[in-house]
Amino acid sequence: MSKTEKGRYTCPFCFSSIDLSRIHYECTNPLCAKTFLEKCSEADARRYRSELHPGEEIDLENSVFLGRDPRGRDAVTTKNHIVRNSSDGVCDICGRAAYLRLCPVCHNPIPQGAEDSESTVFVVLGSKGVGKSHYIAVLINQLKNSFATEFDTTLSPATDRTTVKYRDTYYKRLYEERRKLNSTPSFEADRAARDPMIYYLRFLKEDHPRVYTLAFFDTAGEDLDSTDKMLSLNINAFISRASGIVYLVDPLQIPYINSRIRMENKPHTGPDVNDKLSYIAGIIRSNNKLRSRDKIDIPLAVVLTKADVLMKAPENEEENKVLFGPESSLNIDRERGRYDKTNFDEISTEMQEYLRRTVSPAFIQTVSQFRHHEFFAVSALGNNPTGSVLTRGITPYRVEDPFIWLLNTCGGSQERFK
Ligand SMILES: Nc1nc2c(ncn2[C@@H]2O[C@H](COP(=O)(O)OP(=O)(O)OP(=O)(O)O)[C@@H](O)[C@H]2O)c(=O)[nH]1
Ligand SMILES: [Mg+2]
Ligand SMILES: [Zn+2]
Ligand SMILES: [Zn+2]
Repeated sequence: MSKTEKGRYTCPFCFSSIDLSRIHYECTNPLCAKTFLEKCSEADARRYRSELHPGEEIDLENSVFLGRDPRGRDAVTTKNHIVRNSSDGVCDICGRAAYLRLCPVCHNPIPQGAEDSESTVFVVLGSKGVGKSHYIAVLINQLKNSFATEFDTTLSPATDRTTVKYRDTYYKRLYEERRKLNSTPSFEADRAARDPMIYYLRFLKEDHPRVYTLAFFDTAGEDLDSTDKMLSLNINAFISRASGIVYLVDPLQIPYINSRIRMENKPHTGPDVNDKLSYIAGIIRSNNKLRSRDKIDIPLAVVLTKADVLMKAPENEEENKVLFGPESSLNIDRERGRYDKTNFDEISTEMQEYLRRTVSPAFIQTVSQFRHHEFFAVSALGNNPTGSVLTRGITPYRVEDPFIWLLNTCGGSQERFK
């Protein structure tokens, strides 16, 4: 959970720490924006009047957040009046209560009950091509469908932008056109890519129904592979304030595995997975002012992706060293509808040993800098695509495991799913 002090809230869109008594509001009274634009001072008129959309207010803060010029053609405008100077949410134009609360920095919504709801921000990290985008796309679809049935939850998008982004960037291509996703553009090239997808996950069954705010950031591996870009794009702040980190590792990019495995379409080996994680740990240490001996409190799920390619019959002795046989704990199903700690711990132990052997003992050392960590193996697609069309369909394997673990661990309670 975001460790919010009383009266403060961490905005999952811009990561600002907000004083809840100094936020902005949106008044839905249809006359207020027009009245404001007619009555306001010269200075405000220059700031907020839109020539392209007469009668609508220019949303300065949101335009800047999205990297758009507030004076330009693509500035964000709104039919609703934005109240910037109220401490109690009363509209300065019509005098009625305005219920839509906005983050004063980026003007994204602050959900109902933000004070007591637990906002859980997951950041998915990993080098270029490890499978981040496919993983997020498939995980969200699973959370909406099989996970929702299993745990009696609903998943609803927090904003229209989330709905549109998920549908247009992920769902349509993957589930309707049945094609692989493209590599994610650098944040630099596409400011809108910085916009996380935010969902409310509601648990319906419990005595105290709970709502989590989930923010999914799909970073571009390209940005993470460059120190300069990480700094300039403020990715450091995203990472340091996350409630949980999912660090994806592509087995095919690990040299030891890559040189032994036999398959079609084998990708090139990638940058050292230990270097990358050490670097991430270093960022968190310096941003959160930890000493070198302190453990990092953000839970870390280390997740092997593309597990489908590791679960076949070996063709020779060398290949046998890097595959998971029928005796692997991955073949044991987790118990449905609850947090199956035994199953996860068993898999975690096996994956840890596997990565110690195939990557390095130093990598396991780096992982243990995180107080709470667990190892997983997943497959988003369930098979290895040979072309850009997914002719073998999408049959996800264990994608929700890290998420179930994180939700339990971030929540600080093992009771959540019982
Ligand atoms: N076998 C197998 N291959 C996968 C799976 N998921 C992704 N891939 C392959 O990995 C490639 C890269 O996946 P992406 O999800 O785009 O990787 P990414 O980490 O988002 O990459 P960047 O956006 O460039 O950082 C895909 O084009 C697929 O070929 C999987 O579950 N199984
Ligand atoms: Mg991507
Ligand atoms: Zn914000
Ligand atoms: Zn009003």
